[in-house]
Amino acid sequence: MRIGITCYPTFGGSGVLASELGRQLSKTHDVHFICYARPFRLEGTDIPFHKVDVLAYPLFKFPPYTLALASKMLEVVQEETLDILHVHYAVPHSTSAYLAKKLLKDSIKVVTTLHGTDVQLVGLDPSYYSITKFSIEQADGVSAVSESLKNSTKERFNIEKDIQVIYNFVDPARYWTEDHEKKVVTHMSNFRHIKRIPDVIDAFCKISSLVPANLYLVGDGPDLPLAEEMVKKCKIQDKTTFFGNVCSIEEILARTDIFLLPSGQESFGLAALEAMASSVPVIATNVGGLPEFIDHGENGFLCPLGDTQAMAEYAVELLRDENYRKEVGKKARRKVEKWFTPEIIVPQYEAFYESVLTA
Ligand code: GMT
Repeated sequence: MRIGITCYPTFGGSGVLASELGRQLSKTHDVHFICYARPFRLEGTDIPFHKVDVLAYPLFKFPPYTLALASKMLEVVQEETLDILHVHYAVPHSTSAYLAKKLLKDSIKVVTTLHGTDVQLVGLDPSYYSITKFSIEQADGVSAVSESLKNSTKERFNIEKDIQVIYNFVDPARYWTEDHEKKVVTHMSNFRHIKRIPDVIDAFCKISSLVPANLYLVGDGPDLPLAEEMVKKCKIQDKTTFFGNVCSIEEILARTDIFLLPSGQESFGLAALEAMASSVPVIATNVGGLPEFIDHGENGFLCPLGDTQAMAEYAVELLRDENYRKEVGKKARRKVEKWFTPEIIVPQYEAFYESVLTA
């Protein structure tokens, strides 16, 4: 197959997933990325990338990226004779793909993958709602990264169309564990409000008052200054390391004992899956798609939203008993190996493309 993929190329789950999918598909298919920058996770590959240039013009207070992307899609589909355009994140990628399809007189198929914030946050805003609903309905195939996201999308957008659930995946071969002296609690995200950074710090303070531990904060985003302020206020500067955005999270996870993900919403939770692949027990909130792969008390722990006391208690129990922590970590890794590898998930995307092409 000849596949065009569009995603946000920056740090963030949807871009990571799209890039890893592209890498896997490129082993047997002709894959082209169409984005405003080369996705960072494509580094080291020769997968073709087509840059979307947006004309800056004094009249444009907001340059029309959606139109520039649609034009680039049209050009790449024609030049590379693509069969399918697979867009990740509905806003505005599914709308650009719809425009490109119409310009091509319906001679291309469009698949849209919903990742969460596109339909649960941005797409629900009145300024985007109708166009997002329309673009989802017009796609030839729509997938969502969890049952939870599928159900909430259908309900909130009143969509009749079938939505296929295809979970996130990671390549377990890329993740390992390393012996390390200090006990490390890690959180990784884009530090947006939805990630509830104050809960991370609050839970860690409770943990470190009972067990000597260090906090690794990985990522960057709007709530980073808040995190820095809280770390000072709680006097845990000497225990905390701010890493910023990193390309190789594997090395940090290899030295991690517990992964905290207290999100207010998480359509899947790719960061948690990466931690589990590194045999790290995850303590997360019982929201969105997280209960679809974290089995509470077995391979991780799920807590009510905002319950930092429960999070800390589970963490302390694990940190005080290394055998127990390792046992939960092993089960976490096994869960990933059984259900969330490229060998299991990528064929689901391929079958989905086939079904769309032959419909
Ligand atoms: O988590 C983020 O804020 C990044 C976001 C994105 O759109 O890049 O991630 C979303 O997509 C990931 C890949 O499918 C999911 O694993 C994340 O759970 C989802 N984030 C949220 O739902 C908040």
